[in-house]
Amino acid sequence: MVGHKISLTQYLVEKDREAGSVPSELRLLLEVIARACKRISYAVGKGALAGVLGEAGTENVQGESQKKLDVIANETLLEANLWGGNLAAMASEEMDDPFPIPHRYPKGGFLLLFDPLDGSSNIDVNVSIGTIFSVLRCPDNASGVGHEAFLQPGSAQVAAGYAVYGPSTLLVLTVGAGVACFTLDRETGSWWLTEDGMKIPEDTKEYAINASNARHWETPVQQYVSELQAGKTGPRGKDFNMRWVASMVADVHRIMTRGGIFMYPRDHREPDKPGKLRLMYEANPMSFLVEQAGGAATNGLGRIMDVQPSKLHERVAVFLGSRNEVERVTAMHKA
Ligand code: P6P
Repeated sequence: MVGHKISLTQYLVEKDREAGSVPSELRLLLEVIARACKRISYAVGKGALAGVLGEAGTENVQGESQKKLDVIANETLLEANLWGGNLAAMASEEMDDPFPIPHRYPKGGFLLLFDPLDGSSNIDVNVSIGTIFSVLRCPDNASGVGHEAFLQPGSAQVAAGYAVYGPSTLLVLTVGAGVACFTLDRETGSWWLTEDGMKIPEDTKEYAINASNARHWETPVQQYVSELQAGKTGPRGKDFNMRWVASMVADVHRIMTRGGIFMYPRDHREPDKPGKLRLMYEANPMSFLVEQAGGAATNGLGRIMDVQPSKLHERVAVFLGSRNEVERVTAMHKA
């Protein structure tokens, strides 16, 4: 049929036929998450008109002050996923402990982790923000669904994605068989497939890092970035450009779309922390998407998705994007 648009549901049904990677309970879960992201998008879009900007007056588990929209996004995802029967529990950047499905609802075989509103420092200045999510299977032998059940490496993910609330509202998703991008039709509330088989170019001229932290970086990162800054007359023999939105979803989506390398290295400000970004619901889902798009994602020493987590909210250094650049900066850590 000319101009037939493919909905999220049709994509997931056909992906299961093609790759067998989307059992119906996973499809239902992803459709619920997409509906929750749509609701978050509407709240973000209303902004000041709905009185949702500004501080909530509370702190999250990271000790960071919460924005009103952080709390709204978290509650939207919790409420949407309570009753469906496909989850055993949820975990969020905004909550100390896992949120078990209440006894009054049936439990399912999946675990959902999310950063409900990433980049929230950008909310009040109207810059793109987003939701990041990761889906794991709940271990059969899980005695209850406390922290232990979630402590699985990123390679165990069965699905991951992000919504970016920008000029368009997009949902970028993988179930382990490539990466697809859906655009929200805000008039009808439907998600339509607008790109399938997203691929990250292996090389790039664009890097993303918060350069104000340069004096705190470890030597390999300082050396790698100074080579990029040396441009055509330096060892790389070409000029590079820099972008830093300070919203991981926006920076990663740019890389998913046109390539680049995103870096949030560990630094000397907090030497006991391996980095700023969280492994379970930021680095792992983004790494899954990036690898599915032909890119690479390491913590400077090894593949992020091989890291065996020891804590639900643990942090990790992140180097992800165009494969040849990630491999180069990783090799410099090992030199
Ligand atoms: P900085 C947002 O707070 C976030 O977690 C990521 O979305 C983003 O990439 C990073 O922190 C920005 O950190 O130190 O540049 O403000």
